[in-house]
Amino acid sequence: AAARPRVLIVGAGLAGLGAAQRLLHSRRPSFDLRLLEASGRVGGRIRSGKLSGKVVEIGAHWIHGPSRGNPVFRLASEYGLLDEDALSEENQRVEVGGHPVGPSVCYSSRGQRLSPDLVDSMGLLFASLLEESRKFLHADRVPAPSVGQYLKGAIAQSVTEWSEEEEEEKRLKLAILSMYFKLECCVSGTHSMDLVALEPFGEYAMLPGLDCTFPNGYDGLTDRIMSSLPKGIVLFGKPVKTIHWGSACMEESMGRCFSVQVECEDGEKFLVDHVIVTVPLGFLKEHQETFFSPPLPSQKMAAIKHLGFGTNNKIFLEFEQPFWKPDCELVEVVWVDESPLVESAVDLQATWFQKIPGFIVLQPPERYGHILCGFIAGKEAEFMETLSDTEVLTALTQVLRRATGNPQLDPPKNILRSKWHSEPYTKGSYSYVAVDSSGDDIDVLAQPLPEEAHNSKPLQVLFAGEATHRTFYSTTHGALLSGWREADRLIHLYDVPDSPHAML
Ligand code: 6YU
Repeated sequence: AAARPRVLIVGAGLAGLGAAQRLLHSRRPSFDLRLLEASGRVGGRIRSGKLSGKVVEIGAHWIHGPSRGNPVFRLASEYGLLDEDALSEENQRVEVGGHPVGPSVCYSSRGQRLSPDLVDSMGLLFASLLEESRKFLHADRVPAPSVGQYLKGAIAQSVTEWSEEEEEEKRLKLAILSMYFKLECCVSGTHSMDLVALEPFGEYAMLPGLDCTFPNGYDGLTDRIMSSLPKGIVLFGKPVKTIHWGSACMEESMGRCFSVQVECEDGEKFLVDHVIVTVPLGFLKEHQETFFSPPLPSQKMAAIKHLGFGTNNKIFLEFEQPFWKPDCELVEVVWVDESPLVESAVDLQATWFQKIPGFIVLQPPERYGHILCGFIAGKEAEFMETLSDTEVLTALTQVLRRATGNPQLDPPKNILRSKWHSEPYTKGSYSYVAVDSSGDDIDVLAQPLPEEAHNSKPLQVLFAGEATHRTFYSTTHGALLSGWREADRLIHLYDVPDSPHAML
């Protein structure tokens, strides 16, 4: 009988699990499959945690664009993981390009509530300029290298039209815009919008549907996929050290030839026909020199170096009593002395918390009690990881006392936060297309090895993971689709009736 093609998947996040599920469901051929996972759990950047018994998301938060075109939405619906509102046709039809926020409150660092009209008008200005910045895809002439520089140029232009206004009001408007820049850094997972390339910015695709969450945790999705796989197929605590590829043949005692040898940190070695690499771009950036032997082709190494991978962290604060109204969905903080048009040196120790644009209120209170989720991106997010829970809690209590103008505000009773930059097998949050890179780099990263189309041992190393999806990078649906894409590549290799590999 023909030997079954032996496949190894590195990483049991959504991309790896999706690829495994697809390969195992293929009728022809039947794959001999295993997954190696460095950590002790499946899900990777999908990770739900508990704060006083309530489910909170340490990693992925929403299904972006939950509608039929989104495979994560389809799978989550099939598994019965979403609530009625999310499943409704009406919810799926909403075209918002991101998720709108309901009632919110915006405080200034001087302890005042800012006028919602003023905040909304700056929000609209920022959103329209951001929309403009998506229009340069494939343009002959691009006005600036980065989204940040483009936005700042357009804002400087707007300011000239505010000339009738009081200086104080102008300063406040710029401070509000500064808060929106920080929010956008969280969305893009970058330290600064100056690092995000302008020309390819419009290539990121948005699906219809009002973003929704998983009432019982995002990790219900990866747990369900996991339970559909044969028992024992994932080996946990098995970090891969080096992937040896490109040799014509590596013999196994039974007399079969394999083209790839996967070596683990603990010394164990696996001989396989194909390996699907789903490790995060952050991990690749740090280890690409030693992770592949021979090293990757120079174009691929350049793509790994130039594509962006930043940090976006979450800080959950649980309060005994809310200081916000029951229906409030967002608490924003504007630091009045800031302006996106003025570059100032950052003293991380003294001001890291000023990078937090605001806190989402976990709704409804009947489910969550009184929990805020702060977002923070970039170097300040990485600095925050070096502090203790107490230091973070103390700093944020001071921020909220100052913003609300209530020096007696009770500190939160509990804190839980992510530390994605310190995670050795992630090294950040998600990818973005950085200045000096483009969507072509994403495609280069996704290209399997060896490159020669007619190699007698094709598809030795395949690449999946969110950073390999050209239009849905940085999302769970991008990750899932990338896993399916690489599984299909292998299925197709063996499915061609006159293919020599079908005889393997
Ligand atoms: C989404 C959202 N979301 C917030 C935060 C984070 C992310 N995302 P994995 O890392 O999961 O798996 C790899 C595995 O490999 C892992 O288990 C490792 O342990 C293992 N591994 C590594 N090295 C190994 C080795 N050597 N050996 C063996 N194993 C090894 N996505 O759809 N909605 O709300 C958010 C958010 C804080 C951190 C998110 C969100 C991103 C997703 O979580 C992420 O893409 C996937 O889970 C990745 O799956 P994977 O399998 O590829 O890797 C224009 C424009 C703008 C563009 N951006 C706008 C988009 C907005 C993105 N939004 C994000 C927002 C939040 C809040």
